[in-house]
Amino acid sequence: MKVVVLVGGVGGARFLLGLKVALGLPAVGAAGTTHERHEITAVVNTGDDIWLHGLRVCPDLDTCMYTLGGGIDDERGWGRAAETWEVKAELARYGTDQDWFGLGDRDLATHLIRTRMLRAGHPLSEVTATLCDRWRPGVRLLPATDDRCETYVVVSGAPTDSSPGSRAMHFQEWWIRYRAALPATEFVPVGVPHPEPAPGVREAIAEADAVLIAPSNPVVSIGSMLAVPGIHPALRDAAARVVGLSPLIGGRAVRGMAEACLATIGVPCDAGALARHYGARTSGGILDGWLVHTGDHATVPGIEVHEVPLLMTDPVTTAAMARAALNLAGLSV
Ligand code: FO1
Repeated sequence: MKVVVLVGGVGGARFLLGLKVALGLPAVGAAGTTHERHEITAVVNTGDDIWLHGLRVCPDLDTCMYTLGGGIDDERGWGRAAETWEVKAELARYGTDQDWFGLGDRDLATHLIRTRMLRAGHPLSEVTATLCDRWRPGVRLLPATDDRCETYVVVSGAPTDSSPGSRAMHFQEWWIRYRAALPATEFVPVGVPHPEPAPGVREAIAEADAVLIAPSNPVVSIGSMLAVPGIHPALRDAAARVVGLSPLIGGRAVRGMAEACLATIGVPCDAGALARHYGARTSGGILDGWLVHTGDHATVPGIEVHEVPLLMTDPVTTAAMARAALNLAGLSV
């Protein structure tokens, strides 16, 4: 069975843990046998990627790789377990202006390897495969695109000492330094004018038996991937059913500051409104099915909506929602 999942950061990585369990694979690490009956391909958001201190940092790819490979810090949900911050502290002592970013010493090795390979001309998809040779996440991690296409946030407001006034900043700065508290008027992709889906992305979607949209940030994770030309059409034309899982429970975002992101694009923080935003495949959107949390009733023309518990408290609970999504996609697991 070939399952393709569009994922972002922490929420997406946790969903992948449950999907592996639902398919009889170990949550962490790769299955022992090489003949496993199932193949999971995660198409991962690269809009959060950033150049910092001359190094290329790919937060969502690393969060998925560490989470599925057993290296993640469970409490933060990002970065490495048993991390230290000596280099970060030294950089601050030099007075660098990027000390708002949590650059861990162990994490730094990943950025060094990635940057060296990129500088040698290897595309991000090849770099990711090489890093996964070590981490063995048990799923194929594909960047949405090998091209630079970073999410920038346009913030408004008069400049004050705590707010920069109206300007564009990298998503990571808005998210981490300003905790998404600055009113954002727009999210814009910055980088290559016409980014291409990474090699294998379109083929994986075309050959999938099921395509899932993980409960990730619908704007800066899923939305950023849908903005890569070629990905939305690939979903629209997929032979498989496309099923999404709501990241909104009871009108609130479970993780992160997705509510601020939805407000910026004018989508109500509601599971039904989000499904309408993604759209039914029968009317040019991407969804055939949509899982909402028990009690969050939603009826969306053209989309089959099921209610299941969607709080990802642990891999077993997450496996149940992944199983429900696969069933709604027409697969029995
Ligand atoms: N998130 C934070 O809230 N603070 C940080 O300092 C931070 C550093 C960081 C470093 C590496 C990495 O892979 C992720 C990191 N994140 C941090 C998480 C990251 O900003 C978000 O998870 C994604 O960009 C949004 O999904």
